[in-house]
Amino acid sequence: MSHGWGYGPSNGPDKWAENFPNATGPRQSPINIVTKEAHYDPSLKPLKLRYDPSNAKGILNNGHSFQVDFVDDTDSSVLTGGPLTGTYRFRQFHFHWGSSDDKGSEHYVNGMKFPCELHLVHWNNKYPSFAEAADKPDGLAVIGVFLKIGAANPRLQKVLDALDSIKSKGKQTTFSNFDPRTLLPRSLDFWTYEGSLTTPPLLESVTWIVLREPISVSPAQMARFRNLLFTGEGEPACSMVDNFRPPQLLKGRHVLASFR
Ligand code: 1SD
Ligand code: ZN
Repeated sequence: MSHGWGYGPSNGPDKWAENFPNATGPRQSPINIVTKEAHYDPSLKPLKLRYDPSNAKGILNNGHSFQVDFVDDTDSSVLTGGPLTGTYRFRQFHFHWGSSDDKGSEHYVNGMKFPCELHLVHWNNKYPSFAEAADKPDGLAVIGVFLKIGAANPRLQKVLDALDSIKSKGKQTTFSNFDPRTLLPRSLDFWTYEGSLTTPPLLESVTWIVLREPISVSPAQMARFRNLLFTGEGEPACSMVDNFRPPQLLKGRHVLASFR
């Protein structure tokens, strides 16, 4: 892996273990969720999300995806409930997507892929910072939301309209007054399991909460994601597509469901 990790043949998921030994660890993500193997757990609580739209701060092309960052110095945007103990502060959301509509999600459901997957990243406020939480077994909670092709989703539009100004790696701009709750589907039914970051360093610190109900995205909206570049200004352009890791081994883990 000569020029850092990525999603290409020479630095993609198959090569990550060379530099990031966590890649072959016991609780790696994503996974294929086999719905008939998931156990309904009546002790799971409803998810509680409270986001303050004024915490939205900026949008950045990080060379692997783009992320919308939020101010996280107080408990004003938090996730509680579900499988979680304590309070998790919201930090950022980002997406993973394919070069065509038949792939792009990181998690699968019964072997089925979606064209795109949204991740909302939160960190446990029992730790002093995101950085300190990121390598603890109970440090992070990420909500995963599938996008499926359908009607244009007006709730995505503000995000998609910002992408033109962050086309290349390293570009960023302000992004304010946005409620990530508006991106979630009607039902908050979820599957949950203990996993990892899906990008290097693949830290095994994530309680995954994957929503059952997808949100919609139109083909034209998917095209806006694919207009981004992995590459920086002045480099030969390489489209930002197929920025997903394939499913990893379950290694004895159990997936719980919040619903029957
Ligand atoms: O890919 C993201 C990565 O960009 C970063 O946000 C990290 C958390 O700091 O999380 C991974 S992921 O596991 O949410 N895909
Ligand atoms: Zn992600």
